[in-house]
Amino acid sequence: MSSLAELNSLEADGLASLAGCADEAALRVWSTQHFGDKGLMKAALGAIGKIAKEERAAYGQEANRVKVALETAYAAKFAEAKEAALQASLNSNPLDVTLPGRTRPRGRLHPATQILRQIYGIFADMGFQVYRTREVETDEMNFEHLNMPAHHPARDMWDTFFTTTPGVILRTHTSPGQIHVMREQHPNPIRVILPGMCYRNEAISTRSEIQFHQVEGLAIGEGITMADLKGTITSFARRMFGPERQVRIRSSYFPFTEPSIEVDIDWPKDDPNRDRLTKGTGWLEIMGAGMVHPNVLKAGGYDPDKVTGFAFGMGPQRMLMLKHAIDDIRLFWQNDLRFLRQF
Ligand code: FA5
Repeated sequence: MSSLAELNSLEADGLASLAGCADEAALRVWSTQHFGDKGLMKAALGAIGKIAKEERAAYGQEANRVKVALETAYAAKFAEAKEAALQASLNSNPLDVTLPGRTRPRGRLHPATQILRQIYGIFADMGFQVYRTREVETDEMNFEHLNMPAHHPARDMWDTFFTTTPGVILRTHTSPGQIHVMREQHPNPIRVILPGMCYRNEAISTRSEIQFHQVEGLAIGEGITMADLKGTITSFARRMFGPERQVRIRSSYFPFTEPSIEVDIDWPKDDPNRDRLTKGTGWLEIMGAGMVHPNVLKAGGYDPDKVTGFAFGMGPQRMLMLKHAIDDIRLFWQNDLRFLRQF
């Protein structure tokens, strides 16, 4: 290729064969023929060196003009072919944008998790941090440091699951967490809640399971009184159950608190199961509580002459029963979706 005439026929032939390309595949072949490494345009540009010196400038200019003309024509034709292919695909497979989308099945939080989070939120507003402790405990932590030496009759309140390792048990309540947190934090003030699973060898009934959550609460500091405990529990109950529900505080006994109380909430008045679930009283107990016993403060490393504290242990499953008039505590761990989907 060495003359202007040849360049002109390269252009004319190129444009003609480009016009004959019917689709993207044909256009790509054309592009390789003209602009590929061994293509016609490369050869034409490469021939510059062989052109006589006086014609070289004119040839070079013309070769570049032809190259740009072919490239421009190719780009336009390629865009045209792409648009045509898109139109063809839209026409052959019309898209119905009015069809509803496919929904994915979505899981949800277990009601026990939901109420735990609600409890964390309410206590967080009152300045309590969440603190976690172990579910497998020593006899020492579960009983002895809580003022219940071996053979203390109060141990009968907590019929215990033992492991095959002597002295190691499944915790019967979250109260041993009190000792863990006190030993870690003393002599500083404490304001924590300790949530988690507890295990007891209970006679299973509509109100009692062998495994259930508790949320322990502990506040230690100078000058903490029973009035602080009552205020904290009452404002918690107001937020959890609403202002229309009643809270009852009774005196009680726990070896690790002195004085001790228990707290009840009134069962929904219009619920037909009210008498059966409350044994005719109209009330269901949600927690035990009291002022931390001096021996327990000592076991935690505090000086009972300097600080006082209150503690409580509440049952979230019992609270869910009261909130939604659920008539059987066993429903929580049966994993029946017909029950769980209601929350
Ligand atoms: C205790 O376990 C004490 N540790 C509570 C406590 C903590 C008192 C700190 C003083 C200071 P009690 O056994 O009453 O107490 O249980 C507390 C709450 O846990 C009950 O009010 C109830 O809501 C829940 N609970 C107890 N046993 C069961 C059970 N078997 N099934 C479901 N919930 C239960």
